[in-house]
Amino acid sequence: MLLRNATLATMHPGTPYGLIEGGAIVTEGDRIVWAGPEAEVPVAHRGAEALDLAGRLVTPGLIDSHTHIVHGGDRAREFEMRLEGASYEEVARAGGGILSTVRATRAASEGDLLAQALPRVDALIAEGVTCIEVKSGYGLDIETELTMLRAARRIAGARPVRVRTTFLGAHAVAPEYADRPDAYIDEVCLPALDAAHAEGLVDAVDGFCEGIAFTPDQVARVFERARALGLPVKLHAEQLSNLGGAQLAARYGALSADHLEYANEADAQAMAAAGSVAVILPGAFYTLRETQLPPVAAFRTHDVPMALATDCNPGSSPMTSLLLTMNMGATLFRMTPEECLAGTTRHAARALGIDDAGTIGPGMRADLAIWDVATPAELTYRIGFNPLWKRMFGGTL
Ligand code: DI6
Ligand code: FE
Repeated sequence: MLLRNATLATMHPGTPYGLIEGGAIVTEGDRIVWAGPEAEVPVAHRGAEALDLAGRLVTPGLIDSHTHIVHGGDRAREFEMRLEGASYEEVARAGGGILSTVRATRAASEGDLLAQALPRVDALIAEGVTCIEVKSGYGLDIETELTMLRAARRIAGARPVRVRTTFLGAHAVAPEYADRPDAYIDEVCLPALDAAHAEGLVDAVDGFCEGIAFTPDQVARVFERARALGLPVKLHAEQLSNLGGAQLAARYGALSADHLEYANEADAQAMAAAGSVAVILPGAFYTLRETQLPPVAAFRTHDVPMALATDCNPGSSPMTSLLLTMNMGATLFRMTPEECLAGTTRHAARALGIDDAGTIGPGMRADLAIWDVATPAELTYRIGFNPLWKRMFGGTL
């Protein structure tokens, strides 16, 4: 297929957005075989079935590189209580907080979890998303962690979208292990990881390194197991305080460290040396009304690639818009529109260890978003407006 008369934001580094005006893309099966100025389309491809894009903008399909999109129930009542003045403790005593999502997730079947996730997935797809990462971490027992990952994998069969699954057994301490986090790691988290890996359900291993979750030593034990299984790691780090999570992630050559509001320059240097991506999550910052800004300038200075993701979860980021995430990255964190688009394409792919998506070029998957806009900055600039015209997934419009 020949997509012609388009503006291409290839997202190749070197020029802004890797922009090509008057561009064309040739696809064959699920791959891009050629992309460049239309005048240079090789003769062999000129007879392909052509679609005139009338000057529209084509970007790589967007990638949401950090979500908890599979989960049971919602926390809307908790949201109300907090706005009526209830404290976090009162909400927790009334059965709210992360453990209420754990209860709802355990009560749901695999089919229920899939059915509840799909409307949220559809909202992402409607904005040009072609790949999503999905974490476990609301089961906190072996069986439910596996059920979450199975439901996540089934998304790819139910919708035209690519799915990467991340094991997040070290998200919170299970209620059964309230004051025994080490026993939780030994008796639930590590066996669940082994079982999930044996079933082929794990693309990466994550943890939550925080005062309200796990210490660096506890996370390191999970990372050791990931290393033994040959699985890459990533980490929720420095969201509410600096515990050294980013440095720990860097020591394990992590694909990414995520959140990072409390990260510092030394953390940025360690991440740069390790090649880890900084996954920035403005939805959680916004929802929690945080004030500590992630060190975007340090990431820039040290060439740490920045990704942007929704963190879609029922508590701290009930968000299913990657375009709004990009706008928040710009307005809240002063990321440039080009950084925001790189953060949901090229750098998002890297945060997932994916090397055949996130840019437009030969050999890449034909996962594309076609937008009714004149310039790529418009994708980040507008608020609550979706200019997606068509989406191509695996070569199919
Ligand atoms: N960081 C967060 O902000 C969420 N998880 C995490 O690791 C909170 C999840 C929740 O409240 O359900
Ligand atoms: Fe998260």
